[in-house]
Amino acid sequence: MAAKASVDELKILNVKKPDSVNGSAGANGTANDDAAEHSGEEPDDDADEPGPEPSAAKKKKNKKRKPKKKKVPIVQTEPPSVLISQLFPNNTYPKGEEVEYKDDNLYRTTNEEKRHLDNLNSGFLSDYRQAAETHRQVRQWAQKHIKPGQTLTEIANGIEDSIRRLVGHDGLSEGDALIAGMGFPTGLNLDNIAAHYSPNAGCKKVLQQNNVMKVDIGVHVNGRIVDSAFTMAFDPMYDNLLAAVKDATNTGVREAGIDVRLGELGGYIQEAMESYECEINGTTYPIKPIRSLCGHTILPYSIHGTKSVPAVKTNDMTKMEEGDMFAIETFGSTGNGRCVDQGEVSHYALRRNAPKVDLHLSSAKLLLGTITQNFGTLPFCRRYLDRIGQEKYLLGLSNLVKSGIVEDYPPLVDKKGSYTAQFEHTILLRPTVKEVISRGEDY
Ligand SMILES: [Co+2]
Repeated sequence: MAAKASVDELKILNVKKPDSVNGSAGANGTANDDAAEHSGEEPDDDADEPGPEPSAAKKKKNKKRKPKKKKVPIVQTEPPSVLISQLFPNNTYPKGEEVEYKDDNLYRTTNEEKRHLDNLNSGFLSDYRQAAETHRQVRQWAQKHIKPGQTLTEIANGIEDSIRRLVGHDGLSEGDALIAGMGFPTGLNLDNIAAHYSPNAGCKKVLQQNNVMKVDIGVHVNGRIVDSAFTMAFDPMYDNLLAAVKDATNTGVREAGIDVRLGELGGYIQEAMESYECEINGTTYPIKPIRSLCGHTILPYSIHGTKSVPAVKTNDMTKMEEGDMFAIETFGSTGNGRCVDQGEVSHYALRRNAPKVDLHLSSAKLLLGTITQNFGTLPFCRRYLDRIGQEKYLLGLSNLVKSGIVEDYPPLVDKKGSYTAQFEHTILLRPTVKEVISRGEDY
């Protein structure tokens, strides 16, 4: 889910190009090394260790196998319905892609103190990894099954129902969606709509062969939100647009690290994105980064933290720090590279520091209770209110927005006739390594 650049950020946006280009365009997603390791029915704790001598290992394995009854491997269904905790028992969720820090921070990989710190964090890491594996399994099913002719409503429901099944929380009883489930509403953003569109009740939109659709999915487990997005197009005419944005996001992921300055990181992203152009219906367009949309830190139960990652070079000197969780997301466009609020709102969230306001409207008071109990500060959409049985809530909702208690997130749209694409990963700046938690074989 995209963070909007603040007015201050827009002021300091500086178009000046970086004087040196760091890195190449080739660092596309490496497959998750752990996927194969964990795909079997027998999680083996020793798999990661460099190793006891072969004979000892063998003995141990044999011993381990004997008492086990022949077990039918548990595999995921289509559509996904098997609990991720059943596929990976005892918190053996696959790790994301682990990347060593560079230069001055390379020592972290082996440093005792940093390894100790890293071990202390195992609890929340397993929540993150469970959310990430849920994300991968559901999105890969979605990539296979989403086809032109489907309505956006059926696509969104298919994704969201799958996520809720895989984490084992349907979110229908009070407080259940706070344990695990949707981290934010599924964004299904077509063409010049870059972000924050999700179908509301009655939406009749049907996916077309010539659409470019950004699919932005959030999964959370115990408030640990994995925020990751990809773009689908069915016409190869858009291939370069998608390649530009994938490259830009992977560049951001690659250059991110402890002590990296956010304004500089934006420069690397910009450089990668602007090295592409795309011919659409006979016209060649330069690919522009959308500068009004940013990556962001992620806090527990809060999708937008305090730091933001620009898509262009700025003079923001803020540093990435140990322990930060970042959503690295970039948007590319054949249009202006700037978005405006446009269209009917679907996304909302309770503000983290909501003012204490005396609400006079009783429907607003009641709705605030419902939102707090069901979503806390997690973003939600109108469909999520519908499915828990809320009716005629629009007046109350707009009252909460006007009171500054709830924030609305209108769709963000580039100029008419333009096309936009997005890729996004969640990364953890662990004390020892950078973990690209949402990395998969797909992107
Ligand atoms: Co995001």
